[in-house]
Formats: sequence, structure tokens, C-alpha cells
Amino acid sequence: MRRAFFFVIAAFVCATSLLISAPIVFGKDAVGVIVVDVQGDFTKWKNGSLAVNGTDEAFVDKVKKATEDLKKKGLLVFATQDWHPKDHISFCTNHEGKKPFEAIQVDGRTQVLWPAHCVQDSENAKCLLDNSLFVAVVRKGQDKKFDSYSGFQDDGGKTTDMDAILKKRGVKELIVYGIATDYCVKATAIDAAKAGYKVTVIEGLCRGVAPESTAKALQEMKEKGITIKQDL
Ligand code: VGL
Ligand code: ZN
Repeated sequence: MRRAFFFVIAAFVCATSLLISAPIVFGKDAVGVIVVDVQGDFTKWKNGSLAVNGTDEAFVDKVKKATEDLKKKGLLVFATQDWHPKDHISFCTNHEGKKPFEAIQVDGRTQVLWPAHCVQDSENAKCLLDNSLFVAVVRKGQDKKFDSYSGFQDDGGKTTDMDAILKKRGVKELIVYGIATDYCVKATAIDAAKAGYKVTVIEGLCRGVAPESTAKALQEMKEKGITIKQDL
């Protein structure tokens, strides 16, 4: 009899505690970070072939420190890595008579021609942050026929594993920063917003190829519902 009474009380306590602790959470929403293309070839520090202004060692240190802090807070950190074959369509060296930063038309798409950069397995294709910071590194631009500024898909529409990896980890919100604001950061942030993530770009942890296109990129991201913050 005493036992039965105890069980009734226990059941009551369990039921009420479940009710007052509502809502019942099945899987916690995670915040993710995407560090975009912080690779030697995009930095002045490493004398990169496509070195972007303001990418000295101090900038990379700032990005490293911020990334370590976010990881310590429990955010899930991912990276993208530009990873081109030698015969990649975006290299001016693969188009006779073309100069770097010239734009050409390829199958109705505009392709900016760049100096050869981030060639697979080359020293300056390496990510400058320790790989142990990342849950995953998503490589892009591996198909010689298509460029891929976005970490989510290339210009031919072929998707990377990014969205699936983020979904699997329960990521709903993303903090995005890196190089370059006007190309890969912009494309990655916009595709993330399109895929339904709540996106914040940290301007102070980004560097752009050119001032005008960088200003335009920030404006375009804002118009697409992306939050632009100066610092973390
Ligand atoms: C990038 C130009 C070419 C970037 C990559 O990371 O923004 N820019 N490939
Ligand atoms: Zn590239």
C-alpha cells in the first residue's frame, strides 16, 4: 500500500516537472561558424598569388583568435577551402592572351580571370588556421569547368556537402567571415541565407578584393536579410 502511494506521488512529480519544463526540446539548435578561404594564396602575409589588401599576419591572427573564442563558447566551426586543379577555368594562365582580373563570358556566365591560386596540394592552398578548429573543411572549385565562390554550390549548380553537414549537426544560425568579402564570403553568406540559415557576417574579420565591389557586396547581403556586424 505504502509502495503504491509512493509510485503515485513519483508519477505525479514526473508529470508536473515535464509540464513546467515545457517546451520539450528534442535537439538543441546549434550556431555554426564558416571561416571562408583563409588560405595562403589570398594573403599578403604569405605572398599569395591573389593576395587581398589588409591580409597581413595581424589580420590572420585576429581571425584565429576570434575563431578559437567562438569554438570555446561551443559554436561549431567549419571552413571552406578553395581547391583548384591546375587547369581550372578561372586561371588567366589557361586563357591565351588574357590578363588577370579580366572578365570573359563562358556559356553565358561571366567568369573573372584570376592569377593561378589555391592549386590542389600546393603550399599556399593550405588553410592558415589550425585544422583542429574545424568540424569539417569543405573544399570547392575542384571541377576544372566551374568556379565556385560559394561554399554551398559551384557555378554549374553542383552542391557541396556543406548544407548536409550543417543540417546533420542541427545548425540553424551561421556566423560567416574570411576572404574575400566581395567574392567567396558574399556568395557563401547569400547561399546560406537562401538555404534558410540566419546569417551574420562579421565585417571586421573579412577583407575584400576591391573597395567598390566590397561596399556593393555588403549592401547586397543586407538586402538579402543578412546581418552585417563590425565585430563579434
Ligand atoms: C576567391 C577569387 C577566386 C575567394 C576564390 O576566396 O573570394 N576569389 N577564388
Ligand atoms: Zn578560386
